[in-house]
Amino acid sequence: MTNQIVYSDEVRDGISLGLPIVALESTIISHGMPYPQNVDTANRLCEIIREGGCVPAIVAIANGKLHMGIDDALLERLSTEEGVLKVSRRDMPVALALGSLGATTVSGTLIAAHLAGVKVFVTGGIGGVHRGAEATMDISADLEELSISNVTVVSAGIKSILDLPKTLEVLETKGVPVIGFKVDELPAFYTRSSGLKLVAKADNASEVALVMKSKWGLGLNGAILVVNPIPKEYEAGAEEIEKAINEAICLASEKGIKGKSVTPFILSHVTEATKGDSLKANIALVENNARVGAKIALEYAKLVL
Ligand code: PSU
Ligand code: MN
Repeated sequence: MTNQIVYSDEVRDGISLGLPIVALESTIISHGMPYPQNVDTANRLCEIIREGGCVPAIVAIANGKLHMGIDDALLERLSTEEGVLKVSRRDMPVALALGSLGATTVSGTLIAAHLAGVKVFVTGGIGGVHRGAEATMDISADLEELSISNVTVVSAGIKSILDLPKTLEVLETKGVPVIGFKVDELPAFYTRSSGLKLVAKADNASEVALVMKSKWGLGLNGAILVVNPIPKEYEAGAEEIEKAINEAICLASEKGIKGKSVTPFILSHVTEATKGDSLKANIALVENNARVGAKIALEYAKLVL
């Protein structure tokens, strides 16, 4: 079973030294950002996590193995190759069995983190209920995975390409606490606010760690979603971005884009339409999440020692 997972040297050493591991997804690298910003961002995130006293583990699939931590050569392939598979739970057994090169989504990364006992995972934004899902049934596999994986996911909230209120409803149904990091409103990825009030707020990383201990201590399986708003100075251009999102959603439906291609299509359209403004914001917020994720991982490690 577990011989399908391989650990990088850095991650293996980290585990044996008892250092907290922080997982990172690879779909953001292969499908969420253009080259070379994707590879630079991945390296920067790893650096931030190391500076925070933890060990970074980018999750990806190659040569029939689920990788917990990748080397520079694999990072380069994920950043540059055409046709990297976008891997959620559905795709994982196929990608592993057939030896595909695969980038893991939030759901794929959660599976790896859960299997490896990694408690914190840093990303940009999670998938959720798409606008118009009442007709298309397009609901990200991320939500299902959040309901069963014992991992804390640090995100900048939920991007407004999605239906935010419906996504919060499903998270409630699935028993996933959504915790505002120093805020009591759901951030909307490019902007700090969405107008949607949250029921939980943490003032610091140790409060998040206490919630983790409480949830899993009770035997309640599933994730905790921390929503950490984008830093104020990068919040610019919200209106322009919203306009680009609306255009992209229309364009996607005109072009008949469906299934797992929808999210990457919208993201790349928005990046182009905003001439890179959205990309700069995306990089800033995920770096900010890495800083918070490392703090949470350290606090949790102290609690469960
Ligand atoms: N949301 C973002 N940026 C992303 C994604 C979501 O703001 O890069 C990626 C993540 O990997 C997420 C996936 O898990 O898209 C969700 O895809 P889908 O909607 O097909 O489930
Ligand atoms: Mn989908």
